[in-house]
Amino acid sequence: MNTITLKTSGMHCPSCSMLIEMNVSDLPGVESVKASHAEGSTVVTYDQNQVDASRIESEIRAAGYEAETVS
Ligand SMILES: [Cu+2]
Repeated sequence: MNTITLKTSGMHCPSCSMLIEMNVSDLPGVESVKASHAEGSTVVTYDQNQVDASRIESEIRAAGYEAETVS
């Protein structure tokens, strides 16, 4: 398991963070997702054999937000 933090911009309310959590958690290999609109960040724990950071970033972008892995 690997955990990353993504700087996520464009979230303006709790529904935005909930949408990101729902979409990212649908990806195979994603164990947990915590998005915070207040902090503008998303923390994702995943199985690196099934999914990677760039796939997670593109899923967040597809939902209409900007995402960049920071750690
Ligand atoms: Cu919102």
